[in-house]
Amino acid sequence: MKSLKSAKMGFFILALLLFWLKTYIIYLSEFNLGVNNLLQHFLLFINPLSSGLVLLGLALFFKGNRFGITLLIIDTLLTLFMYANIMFYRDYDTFITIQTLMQTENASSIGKSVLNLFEWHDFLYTLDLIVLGVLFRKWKTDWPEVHVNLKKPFAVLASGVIVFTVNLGLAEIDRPQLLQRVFDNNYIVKYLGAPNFAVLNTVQTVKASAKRSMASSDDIKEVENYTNKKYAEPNAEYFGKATGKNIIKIHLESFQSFLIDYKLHGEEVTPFLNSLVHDKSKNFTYFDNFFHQTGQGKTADAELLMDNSLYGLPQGAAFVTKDTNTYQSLPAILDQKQNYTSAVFHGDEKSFWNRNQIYKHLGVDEFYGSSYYDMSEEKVVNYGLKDKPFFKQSMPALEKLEEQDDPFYAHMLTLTHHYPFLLDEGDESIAPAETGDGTVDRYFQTARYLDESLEQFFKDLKKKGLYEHSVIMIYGDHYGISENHNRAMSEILGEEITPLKNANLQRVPFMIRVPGVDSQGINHEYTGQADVMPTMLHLLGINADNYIQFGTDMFSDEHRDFVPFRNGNFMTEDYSYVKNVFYDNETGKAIEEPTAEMKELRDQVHYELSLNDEVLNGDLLRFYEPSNDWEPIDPSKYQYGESNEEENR
Ligand code: GP9
Ligand code: MN
Repeated sequence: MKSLKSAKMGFFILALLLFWLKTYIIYLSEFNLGVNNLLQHFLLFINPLSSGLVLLGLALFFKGNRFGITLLIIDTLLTLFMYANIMFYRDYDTFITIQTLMQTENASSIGKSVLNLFEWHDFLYTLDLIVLGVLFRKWKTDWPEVHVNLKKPFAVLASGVIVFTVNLGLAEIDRPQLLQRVFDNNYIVKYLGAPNFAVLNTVQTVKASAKRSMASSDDIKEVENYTNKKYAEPNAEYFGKATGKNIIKIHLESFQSFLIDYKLHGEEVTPFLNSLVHDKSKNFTYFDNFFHQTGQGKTADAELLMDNSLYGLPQGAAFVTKDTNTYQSLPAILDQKQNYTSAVFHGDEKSFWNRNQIYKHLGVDEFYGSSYYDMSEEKVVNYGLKDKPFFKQSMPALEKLEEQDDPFYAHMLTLTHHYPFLLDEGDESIAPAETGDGTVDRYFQTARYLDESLEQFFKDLKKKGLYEHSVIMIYGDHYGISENHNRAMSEILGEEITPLKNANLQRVPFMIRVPGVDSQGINHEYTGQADVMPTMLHLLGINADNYIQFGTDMFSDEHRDFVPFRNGNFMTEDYSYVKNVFYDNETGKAIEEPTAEMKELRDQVHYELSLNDEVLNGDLLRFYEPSNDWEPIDPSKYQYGESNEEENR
């Protein structure tokens, strides 16, 4: 006790330990951070340490009395910061960000509800400050007024930085590229802590707002010229054939096209999907040269692409970093033109990929997340609800949508077939592959599970009369097996995974059924996710040329056979451009002397991607009016609370 009392260091360490303990208790009791493994729990436990060392450590630069006062002030500010987040989280299920603070409707509504949000136990969060205050009064005279030896404070700051680096390193083991991808605010807090999240959010916001404020209405003209030139006229055979029909869009998580028709141990892995592909009764058109175009935003990028015909960004997820932009999205257009109600279904936290924020800016009417579903332990695996209970439990809400007079646009996001591809024993119905690479081996088992869940969903849709009158669209969002698994994949496919082969493996399925329209069977056109929105608009009888879109109608005769990837690679029917090399698709060999036309297309692809980034970074759609009757999306009209879920359960 003597040393604790006499040394400044003792007071500092006590404050640090109390701050650490308090923050950890707050994490556990106030926030719903979805900790689902031991490493994540360990990170949650240690993450207050680095910010505590650095921020409280600043007080050590002061001598005598002023040391204690500064420490108490910093500790009080940290407590206020945590408490503000607690209050905000109670109302919004997310942490304070600069963006949410700037949305005035948030600020004013939290102002009104502060009293309701207060809970009796909140005063406990000031206990450590009281203890420190009392000790300060007793001990303050013991701290010498002598010159501060700077070695110690600097050593404390340095240890804070080291702890942070170790913390980040461990977090990246659990979620690679955590800082670049920034996919869920909850995750950043879980891994790195609330103060570090606030710093990261501030840096990002300042950078983004500088870019946005430099943009002007002239910038959108250049984009408009480009997309006008690229536009492909609708195919008269299909234009308007889906007008007013319900749309059910099914997202196949991490599903790559090589699974279609693939046989493992002599067995089809996805017999149900295969049966749709080869159905002779002209139900589905299957595009076998359809590619994902996502970047670091993965699922979020796929969603952005398919509903906006915009690519993601070269870094991070636009769903997170551009969540207050103006969008002219498919759900909003369908609502304004044909009174559609849009709904998204997903058995995971609503905050993942910042969906509960960005959806308001995309005009999504209803959002059913984990709070809607029965997520009992046996129904959950890996990230969230298993696909079979997911589809089952979504049916009542779909039926409610069907009962309305107006059509609906429902987006079903599956989840079980997600890295690291985990299944409970009873859910396995095919033996794993035997490459020795667990990820690849299990990939086939979760794909089979997804396939079975789809079959069950189709049965239910038919039983409830939803199938007949609905457009059904099925797509894969992005790869599930990364290049890290090339060895095992070469065993699976019986060939070397060259860079060209890897680019070819970025095919994901796309299939669509329009009731009353004969399908084309298998369509070999080279297409990508950015092409889906203009295709859908034309099927619904809405001219796509009014909108800024980088894709074009897949059924159009004018559709050009090239597919840009987010990383600047691209594929055409005859040749591909992968990691700065042109390849002949047929021979697989590098093209030593690419033609002028090839180089032109490469430049066009890069130009297209750069225009896309200008649209997102400059928030350029705020300067664009698609038509006279267009109403900009008003995010304040959308709330994804639990009351709506309750009603439709
Ligand atoms: C989580 C799910 C997965 O909600 O959408 O996202 P991913 O990791 O595939 O981008
Ligand atoms: Mn995904």
